[in-house]
Amino acid sequence: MKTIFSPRQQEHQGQFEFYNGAVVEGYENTSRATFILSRIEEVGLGPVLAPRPQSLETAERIHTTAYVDFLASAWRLWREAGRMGTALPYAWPARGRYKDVAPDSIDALLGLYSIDASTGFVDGTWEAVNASHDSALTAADLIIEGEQACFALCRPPGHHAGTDFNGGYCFLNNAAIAAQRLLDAGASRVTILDIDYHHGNGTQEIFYERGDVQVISLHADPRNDYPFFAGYADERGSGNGEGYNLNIPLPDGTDWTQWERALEFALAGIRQFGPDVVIISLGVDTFEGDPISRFRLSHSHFPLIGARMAGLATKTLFVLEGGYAVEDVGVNVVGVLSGYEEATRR
Ligand code: SP5
Ligand code: ZN
Repeated sequence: MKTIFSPRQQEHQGQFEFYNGAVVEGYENTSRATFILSRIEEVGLGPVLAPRPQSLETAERIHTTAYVDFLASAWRLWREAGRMGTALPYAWPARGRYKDVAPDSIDALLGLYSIDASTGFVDGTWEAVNASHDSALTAADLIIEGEQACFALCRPPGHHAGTDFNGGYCFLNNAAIAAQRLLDAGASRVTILDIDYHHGNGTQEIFYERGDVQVISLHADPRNDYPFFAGYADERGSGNGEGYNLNIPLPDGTDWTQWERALEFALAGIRQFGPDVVIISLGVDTFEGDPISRFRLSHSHFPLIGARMAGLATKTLFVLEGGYAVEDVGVNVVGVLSGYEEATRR
């Protein structure tokens, strides 16, 4: 399987976030990608290719132009205001009771276009976000050109980013943008199956009223964990999208037996929808050793996940999302991908 990745994605580094009431180093760091790359080489998964440069046209069909412009200029505005460190918001327009203005202050813009204070900008963030997006689109193009499966090693990740907001370490929604590219190239239906520990609230919001993209997410019950305000089972889509959004929230401590049962339910939904391509939002923060999560999957379960994906017998695009037990992220991500490859060859 081919992997798409650019070293420019590593220019997003040294950021800080809030965690348990303190400012800490960002969990979403460069070593995540480094461990994945070395594991790919170790097991001989296949070549790692640089993305082709991509225009932002498809991204601007998923996100608003104003939001994309904000992402591209946030760090410059922060520096022009005389700041250093990590650009993070501290004030938000809560629940629609505030004016929907486009303010000039960088502090107001950071709040307007975000849902949390864990998604900071540093020098190089936009370059990395843009390159991560290029990797997702290039992987989608390879699928369009005939590959059966491909891996977009996206960091920064994407599934918490919505139409006009960042959050959860995500800026552009790489999987959503890849789905749009596949549809534009002639696919009639695309499924995004999100197996990250956290609910993919951005992906859900983007496609909530659309019937051409089925969105299924297995995740920690939002009563207990981030993103808290979306991901409940009664969120099923609306308008043309009614019935095309499926959330499967799972309790604290979920183990392989429970998780696999939920996966089977998701796979039945995909078979019924009959997509041309399945995009896997691939987070491995379901791992028992993950520092910010509370599920109990172990190393040996990740290849089994890949084998299940192969069983769908559709074209499959893997897009990286979360996973923070950095030394294990490589083994677990590549475990899914080699599990897929081995099951396809059988
Ligand atoms: C892509 C992705 O996986 N994003 C995850 C973003 C999660 N951000 C919130 C982390 C806060 C964890 N707090 C847990 C407190 C346990 N004591
Ligand atoms: Zn996650």
